[in-house]
Amino acid sequence: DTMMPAEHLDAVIIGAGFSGMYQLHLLRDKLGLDVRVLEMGEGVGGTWYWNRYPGARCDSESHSYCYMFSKELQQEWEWSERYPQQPEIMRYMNFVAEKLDLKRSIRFGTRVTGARYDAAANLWRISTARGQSFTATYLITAVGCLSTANVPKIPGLESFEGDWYHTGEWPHEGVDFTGKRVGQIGTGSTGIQAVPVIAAQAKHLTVFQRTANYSVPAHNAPLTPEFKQWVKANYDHLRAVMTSNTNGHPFNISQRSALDADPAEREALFEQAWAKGGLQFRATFGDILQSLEANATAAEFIKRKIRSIVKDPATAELLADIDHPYAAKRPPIDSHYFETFNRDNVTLVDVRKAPIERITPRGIVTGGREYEVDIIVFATGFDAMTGPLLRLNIEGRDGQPLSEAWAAGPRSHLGLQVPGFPNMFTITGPGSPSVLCNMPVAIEQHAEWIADCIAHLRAHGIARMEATAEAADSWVAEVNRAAEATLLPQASSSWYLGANVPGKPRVFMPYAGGMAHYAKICADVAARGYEGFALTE
Ligand code: NA7
Repeated sequence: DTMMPAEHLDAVIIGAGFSGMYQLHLLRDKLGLDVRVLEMGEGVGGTWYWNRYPGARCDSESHSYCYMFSKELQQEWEWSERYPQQPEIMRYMNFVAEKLDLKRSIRFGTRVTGARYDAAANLWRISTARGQSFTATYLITAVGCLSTANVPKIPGLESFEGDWYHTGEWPHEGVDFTGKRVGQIGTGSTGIQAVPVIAAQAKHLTVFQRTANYSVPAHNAPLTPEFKQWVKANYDHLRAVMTSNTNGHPFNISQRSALDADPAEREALFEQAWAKGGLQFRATFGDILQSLEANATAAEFIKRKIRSIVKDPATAELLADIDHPYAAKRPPIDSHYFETFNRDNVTLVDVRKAPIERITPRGIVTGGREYEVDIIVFATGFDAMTGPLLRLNIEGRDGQPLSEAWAAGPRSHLGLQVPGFPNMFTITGPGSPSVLCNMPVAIEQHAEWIADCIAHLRAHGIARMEATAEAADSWVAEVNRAAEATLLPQASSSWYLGANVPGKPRVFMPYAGGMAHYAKICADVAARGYEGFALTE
């Protein structure tokens, strides 16, 4: 906008979720830079600001789903339940923003519509939907991985006379399901959380399942005063565990092979893990994600559980007819998901054999039958990892759009920088291990690495930093190698592969080599003078 002069900043950060908030704190308060965060929402929270669907809750345990860099934050904040519910996460984010005085540097209600690298001036030109423009030496994307809603293009949706919602763009005032016939499409982590809550309120809930899914009970409960006290006294230990393992959770994956245990012992260990609940289930044995044979022992255990919980045999068969190895797709955890299918007001419809054909003014048509509904809930996931970045309309050197640079799939060095996009950093970008890991652990590592890197550039008078094409090629190869060493690529419809969005390149996006190993690689790269990055004075 030529009417308004651009405001110049050392750094512009896009997004005020976990990553943008911490990056702001580091750059502004530790490095003393002039920084602005541009945030689309009217408050902090990022992904959690938008994901307000019924039952929205984090699958990481609350004492691990928070910042660890500040003893003060840890000692002052208290979680109420084993897994934090969306409103409690929002309270936490606001607590942190107040404590660190972050909001004065955040522009809310400000959607970035373009960011262009100006090579002559060696800076980024950023524009917003409000017509503001900014220039910045460093551009840092903190836009999350699961923040671009994927609403499938089903013919007739525009003709639907009821209301429809995507879980990731849920109305802030909530949705009242009382007396309504509800159709829910999607049975991923989100759908599995939503089903029991919607079923408890709606007149009738019809769940449209394309891919049956494993789920393990969360066993959510209020935290006891003893546990809260133990956490506060043991944060250093917890932090040491979380930063030294593959997944950033406060538990380690067993080293033992599922095939070493005899069947009775294995069953007993799975029963124990099932009773404990949560993501720890997959930590029962070390090779669950490495060996199909080992995986089958866990998969069969869960399928037996499903059949024992669900009373109607046909429904049980449909729910247990799971086509991928356990945990090859992000494994959901639930609060009475399978039990909910025993309710009289819940119906399961298979849309695998007969996909949803169309939506009519009155409902959803599949298998030649119309299911009349008043409300449709799309729990259909996200254009994960690349979607939030591509919609920013970023142009790098020579005006190359990011969409073009990534036409064959995302390409970066360490998930942190893209060749052709100098002085731009992507927190939790594709190629980073973040989505296979307890998010805050990955975020703290990324944000700290980026802050250290920017401090280094400034201290050494380096004007421009850019990942080399060779380094990006070898990182993409490394990401592929790491994935191939696991069963993860065998879930052919997973969002890790981009397979849930029609037309999206099928590339395994997250780094599956483990969080601690990844952090070590990043630290080594920095120690070797930022190997794989071209540094220009
Ligand atoms: P997911 O895990 O991508 O799940 C989306 C679900 O929606 C999944 O069951 C899909 O079936 C289903 N889906 C998507 N499109 C359609 C159509 N057109 N017809 C029928 N069913 C469809 O998203 P979530 O929001 O549950 O979870 C995302 C992440 O958030 C999760 O991994 C956690 O990290 C938190 P499909 O499997 O593709 O056959």
